[in-house]
Amino acid sequence: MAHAEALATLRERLAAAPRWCVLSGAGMSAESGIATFRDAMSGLWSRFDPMQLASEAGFRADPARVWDWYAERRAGVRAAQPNAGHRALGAYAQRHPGRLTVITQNVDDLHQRAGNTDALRLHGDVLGERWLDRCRRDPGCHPDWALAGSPPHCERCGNLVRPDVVWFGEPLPLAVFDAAQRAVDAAAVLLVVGTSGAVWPAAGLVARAHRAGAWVAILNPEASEVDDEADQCLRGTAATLLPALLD
Ligand code: BJW
Repeated sequence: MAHAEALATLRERLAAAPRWCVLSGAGMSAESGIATFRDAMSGLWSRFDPMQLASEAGFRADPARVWDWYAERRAGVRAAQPNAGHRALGAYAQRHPGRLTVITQNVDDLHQRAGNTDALRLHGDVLGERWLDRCRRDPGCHPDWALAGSPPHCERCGNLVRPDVVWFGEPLPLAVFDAAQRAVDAAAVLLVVGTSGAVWPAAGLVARAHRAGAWVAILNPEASEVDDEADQCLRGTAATLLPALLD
């Protein structure tokens, strides 16, 4: 099917869908200037070993290095603006309350700032912080006890502050993942935007949606690991395809 025809067909499916979902990944924010994880040329993983940096073991082994990597990324997120793809989804949600559920693997806040305030964040929030360990003292570490540093730490027991994200080997927030599963089960269409589909259990939502009867469309300039689960693959970027589908 020609590209224009495929776009037109998908537009019609979305217009007819009582409920539908987006599953977004790092490519969603690439045109806002935030680096993806695995893209060969510019991906974060080409300069860093993810298992070293995005894991509890990596943080414990070199807290300052991991904290500084996240501090750099937080500054990038704060400086970034939602792109035309985020804005198209946000504007759609304002026009059609209750029809679209955005499920994102991204730890930035660009969907929220574009108007999808209830986007489901599977991998946490890079701008958030929490204690690494349960405090060994009673009544537990208090935010006021965090001394600045790299990373900040508890002045009483030395506990470290960590970013509030989901690292490899950690469970996804259960209530958020449950809500995401329910949303794809009820969806007539799932748009999979800007993800390699390499990381689980998020990637499993694509096959789950397909099994539950959703029309699955992948929006990505490159092939992904979940293309086989899709009914159609549109090659293009988030900031060009989403406005073409929704505006
Ligand atoms: C564009 C574009 C443009 C570019 N427009 N597109 C089953 C099988 C095998 C392994 C596992 C399994 N189940 C679990 C695992 C282990 C592991 C895993 O998946 N490993 C894989 C590497 C194989 N999963 C986990 O560890 C998860 N936890 C878990 O399973 O816990 C079990 C447990 C249960 C109970 C108790 C204890 C444990 C946790 C996964 C957490 C992932 N965390 C990260 C880091 C978050 C913090 C941070 O940001 O630093 O999340 S990893 C990283 O990958 C990040 C992302 O959200 C995630 C997904 O990446 P994404 O978004 O797909 O980005 P890329 O870069 O891969 O792709 C970008 C795409 O965009 C490309 O396709 C481009 O073409 C495209 N693109 N420009 C549109 N303009």
